Amino acid sequence: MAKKPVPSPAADHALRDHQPGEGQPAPIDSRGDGDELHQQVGDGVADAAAYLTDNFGHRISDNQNSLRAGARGPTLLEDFALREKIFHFDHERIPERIVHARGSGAHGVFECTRAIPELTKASIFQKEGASCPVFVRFSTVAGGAGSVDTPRDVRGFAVKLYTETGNWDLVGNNIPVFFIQDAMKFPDLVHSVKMEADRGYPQAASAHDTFWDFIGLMPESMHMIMWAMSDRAIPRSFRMIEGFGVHTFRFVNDEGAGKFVKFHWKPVLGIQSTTWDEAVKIAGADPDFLRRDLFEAIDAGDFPAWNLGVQVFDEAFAAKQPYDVLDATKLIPEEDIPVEIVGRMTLNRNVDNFFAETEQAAFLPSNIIPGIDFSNDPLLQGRLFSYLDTQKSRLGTTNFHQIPINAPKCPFHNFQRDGMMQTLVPTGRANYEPNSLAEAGEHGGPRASAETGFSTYMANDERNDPAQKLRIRAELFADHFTQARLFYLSQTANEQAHIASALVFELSKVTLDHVRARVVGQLRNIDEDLAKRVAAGLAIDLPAKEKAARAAVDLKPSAALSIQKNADDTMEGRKVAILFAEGSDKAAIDKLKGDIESAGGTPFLVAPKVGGIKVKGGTLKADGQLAGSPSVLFDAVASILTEEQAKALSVQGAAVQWFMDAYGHCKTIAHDDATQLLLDKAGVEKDGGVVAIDAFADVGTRRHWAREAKVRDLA
Ligand code: HDE
Repeated sequence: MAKKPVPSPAADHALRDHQPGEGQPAPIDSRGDGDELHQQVGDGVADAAAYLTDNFGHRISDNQNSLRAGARGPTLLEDFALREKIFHFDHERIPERIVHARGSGAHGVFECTRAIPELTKASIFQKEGASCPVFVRFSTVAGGAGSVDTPRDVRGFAVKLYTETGNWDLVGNNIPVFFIQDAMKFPDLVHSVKMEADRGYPQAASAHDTFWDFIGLMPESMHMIMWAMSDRAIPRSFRMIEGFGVHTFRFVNDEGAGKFVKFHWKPVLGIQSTTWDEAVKIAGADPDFLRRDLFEAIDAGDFPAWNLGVQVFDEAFAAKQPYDVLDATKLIPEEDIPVEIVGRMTLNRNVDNFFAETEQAAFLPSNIIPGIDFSNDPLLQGRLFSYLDTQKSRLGTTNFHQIPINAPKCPFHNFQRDGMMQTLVPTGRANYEPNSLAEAGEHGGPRASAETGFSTYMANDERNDPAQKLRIRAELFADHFTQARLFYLSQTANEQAHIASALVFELSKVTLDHVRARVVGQLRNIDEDLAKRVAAGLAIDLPAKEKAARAAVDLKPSAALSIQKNADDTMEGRKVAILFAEGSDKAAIDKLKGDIESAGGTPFLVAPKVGGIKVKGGTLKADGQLAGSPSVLFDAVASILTEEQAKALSVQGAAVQWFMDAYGHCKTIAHDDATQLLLDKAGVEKDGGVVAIDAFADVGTRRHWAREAKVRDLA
């Protein structure tokens, strides 16, 4: 007869640990409110949450030991608890996104701040104050899911608005234009920028041969390249990026009248970027820099917000422009069509579970609501297929819409049935339409409605002959350089130097001479001076100008395209490090902390040791250790030390580097007299941004770009 199994001490202990009221995680409720089956389970089993069970509700007796034939014998196949646990674990990962694999998400709310029924019948824009929940996912494009947050890259800015008339997914980027004009080229673009096919590197970087080979051969990418080489591609925070719908969409009102529209998200905290040297160092110091920044800000109640702006224009305006509004490599200057603010989005809740929400979020540009419609932008048209298709291979089933993060928050019903992982339990026989079954009610179940259903806008485009089926691009798509030039010439001198230097950096990593030369030859079509600077930075002869289908036309520079021209001096949402050590003056530290907080910033105490340091006036804990909190992680730094400590720190690389980098990255350095010794060692010279502690509040966290020429050679 089999012996009664004796629970091992470990199992016994494990069970004890799972008694009610001892911090047991909440039971998993994947079925949402009001689900009958779930209710039954919950109601019928007392203290259900207290017991560890398998996925079918069987209680587990031992979560430490697998079932074996004898204490030293082989493991038995019949151990269903072990097999289920390992089976589930084996399949925990799902394919990462083909592009935009690395991302961070948050929940929030969108509120209409200006009703625009004259422009659109979209439910969310009918009444000032109307609101709906949103989910946003920010991302990089090129790297894998585990890559760093701060490479030079475009940032994805994907918003899912759960409106009462269905989900509206505005799947945009932080740059208003794109690399290519036609969906046909997307796989080529992505193959070229991802890790090279034979060697499997570089990860999350565009600075390599295949990318620049493709770019040099694709002049339509030149406008986007100007943006991607600008500081926009190295943002300081997701909270400080702009978002763009990129494509031209349409608004349609109740009378069926349509206008074109471009969507803009404008960050309330302003746009801010890092410097390249800083971004590279952050990648080492904190690979999760942007993810952490977003999570911590929301956790602390500093909810990031964006105003939603629209540029609305009609066919007559579109027909007069020297570019085609259907071309995603072009923008509409704000000086020509102003951005009108119609709403505000606030992110106010972190996800509870990264996988369930952020990872499983499936955005579909095809998700639009009545009142909004697509344009014939050939890039957008291709996206309408791609995203639905990709969800099937990522999430494995056509029922991905039932995952809570993807499900609409308004009712949805149709006759689609079955499929893998079906979680809904439809009742009755009527699963087709038309039907005349009594159970389906008077109307036979859900029915299409010509009045309230989505109806496609009847565009009358005189510049198009729908009877012709052509593989061709519209005429104005051939101008690849006018807006690239407009962008470059709209930047400050310092921003232009950043673009030229970024090009030199990237092309220095290119090993094929002809690829480098071709890209510089393309730059000559944008601006001769830029091409010369890049050629000089690479130490190559100025190559021949590449052939251009159309030469650039000079447009009036647009200040809205520059970050620095629009920077304001707010300390809101910025992080300031205060370095202290044993003996530092607590009163001075407290005063500075208070000043930072009252200006909307976040102080962060840094010391050689974290646990608790004796200072003048008490004991102080640090938020971060000096070596683990390099100055690249902050917007500005301050230092309150004793002479003795300054001397001790002056031989510590981490301390000297702290000031050297803060200075090199053009940040404000507020310091006391004792710190001067360290500043001298770090080569920090006095200027408008290197100030006494008392002056910090006046100078704030703005960058001191005039200093940059002193600290590095820019191209
Ligand atoms: Fe995407 N893109 N894309 N894209 N894209 C994806 O969809 C694609 C394009 C953008 O946080 C994929 O669910 C094609 C432009 C964002 O989950 C995939 C084309 C813009 C995200 C896909 C484009 C974007 C994606 C990969 C050319 C800016 C991340 C996983 C026709 C307006 C969304 C997925 C998230 C993701 C295809 C061009 C933005 C493969 C074919 C232009 C923000 O379906």
